[in-house]
Amino acid sequence: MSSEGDKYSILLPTYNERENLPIIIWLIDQYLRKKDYNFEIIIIDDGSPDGTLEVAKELQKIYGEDVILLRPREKKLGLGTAYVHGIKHASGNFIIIMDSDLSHHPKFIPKFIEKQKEGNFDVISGSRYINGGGVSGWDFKRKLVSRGANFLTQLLLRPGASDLTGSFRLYKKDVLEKLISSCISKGYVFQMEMIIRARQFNYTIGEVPITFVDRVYGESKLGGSEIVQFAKGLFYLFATT
Ligand SMILES: Nc1nc2c(ncn2[C@@H]2O[C@H](COP(=O)(O)OP(=O)(O)O)[C@@H](O)[C@H]2O)c(=O)[nH]1
Ligand SMILES: [Mg+2]
Repeated sequence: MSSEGDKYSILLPTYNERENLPIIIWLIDQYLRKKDYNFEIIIIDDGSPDGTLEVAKELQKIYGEDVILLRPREKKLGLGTAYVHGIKHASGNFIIIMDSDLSHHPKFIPKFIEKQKEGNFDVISGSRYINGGGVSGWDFKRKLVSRGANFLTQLLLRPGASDLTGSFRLYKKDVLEKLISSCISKGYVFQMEMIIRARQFNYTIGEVPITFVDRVYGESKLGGSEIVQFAKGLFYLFATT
């Protein structure tokens, strides 16, 4: 199924992902070109000390400057602002956000696109917590934190989506811009606030089951302070929405 006139801008924020980047780009290209989708990949590297940007430049030579856009920043400024920065340079009418550490498999992107078309949804959220989804490679603590965060949020905010802390999603571009400008939180809680605001504005949300695989190369950036920030953000939203 081709999607006439539609273009998908995929935002890939990177921080120390030199081993992962070539593989994810190859997979995205495989899965999207096969379906004739019009797409671009925007890499937002935050001055990774491991040389991710140099790898990205090599990939740009291979795939072309129309397929891979480089929009680096000087230093590590966080994920939330990386998306804002990326969107400014996006030429698609749809934006896909995903991690670049291979936890989010590009094979799910065509499923997001098909689901979006099915109901003309404003947002498609990849979900680990509906039938057919799941996580692999996480230890008990990480599972508990994710499940706990989702459970608490479901209980307090009734968001109408099953995976609130995930970050594999597709948005209509204007919807994403509106959501980002109305979100106040930074860090992991940002993904949750986006869904809560989407419901607040009566945007429609579709879900696609995904399996999340823990990163093989490199290190995660989730720490204790993120958990505290999440709890604060959750209670703020509970009190104000
Ligand atoms: N540009 C940019 N990317 C980041 C930053 N922090 C994390 N990332 C990227 O965001 C994605 C998710 O980060 P990750 O550490 O895997 O988080 P986790 O999956 O929750 O453990 C990965 O693609 C990282 O490379 C940042 O400050 N700036
Ligand atoms: Mg990760």
